[in-house]
Amino acid sequence: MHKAGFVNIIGNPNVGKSTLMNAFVGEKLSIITSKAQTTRHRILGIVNGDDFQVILSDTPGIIKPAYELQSSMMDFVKSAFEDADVLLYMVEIGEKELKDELFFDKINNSKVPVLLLLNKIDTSTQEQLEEQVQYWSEKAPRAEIFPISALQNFNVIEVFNRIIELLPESPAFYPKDQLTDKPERFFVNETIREKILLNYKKEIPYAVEVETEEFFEEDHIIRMRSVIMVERDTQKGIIIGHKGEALKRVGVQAREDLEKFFGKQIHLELYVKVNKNWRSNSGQLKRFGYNQ
Ligand code: GDP
Ligand code: K
Ligand code: MG
Repeated sequence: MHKAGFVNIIGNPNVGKSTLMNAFVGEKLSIITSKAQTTRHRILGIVNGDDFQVILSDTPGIIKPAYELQSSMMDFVKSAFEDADVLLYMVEIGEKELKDELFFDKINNSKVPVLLLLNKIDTSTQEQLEEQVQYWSEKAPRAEIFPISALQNFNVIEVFNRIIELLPESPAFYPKDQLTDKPERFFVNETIREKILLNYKKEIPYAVEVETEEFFEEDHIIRMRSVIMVERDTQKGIIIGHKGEALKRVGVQAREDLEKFFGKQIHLELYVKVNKNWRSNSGQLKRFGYNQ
């Protein structure tokens, strides 16, 4: 018997969704940082076994739409209820205030099985853990609760085994040797964006989009050129930095990760372009793959 299906991971920003997905997939497919809104796209990670295929999507966090980009992220979150065979709702230890009661009603009334993952238990005491398990079992009576540490790989395999049990009998949806449905350029873009998130303060990373314009693979080297788009000239100056040093640092860090990921030498050319209002222009959003 072969099982296959779709598993959506949802939860507030920074609870550890991407960390969990990467623990499942075993590859650094989804970028992980300590900042919220790192994951803007819906990413598929695929875990294959002889008799199963689990297709995971790591959705953006549950946030209130404040401008257009956030509102198209919310569409992903809403659709997470519609196309999943199993829903993973992740909260972190200490997180109690429900930001959206309506959302919780939806979880409790959903026909899809829900596993409530109480993450980051490596940071909690036994008492705190017991108290939180109690709290969530009252709040989400339909969900099965799993205390986990995505970072330290604690109870992750138990969650995975439960997912397999819950999946329907089905042939594979994707070829078994395929790890993800995203093109290689997507990883280049996301890797660069991760380094921007790590290297600049405050609003800069959120004003940035990255597009990889060239990707040529040769025998021993991959040559790529990517553009970092910002909204204002001042932001361009900050990204580049004094004598170009800030941008150079981003390039070096991104290249290190990309060489590990692709297993080849990388030549990465980075440049910065001002593209006003990419964030609020929905035509631009479509071009970058949101609203799809
Ligand atoms: P996402 O926004 O929900 O995708 O969260 P990320 O996976 O990007 O993780 C946000 C931050 O939480 C990162 O700094 C992770 O290293 C950290 N984190 C994730 N899981 C755990 C965990 O189990 N324990 C601890 N202590 N930190 C974690
Ligand atoms: K994050
Ligand atoms: Mg994430």
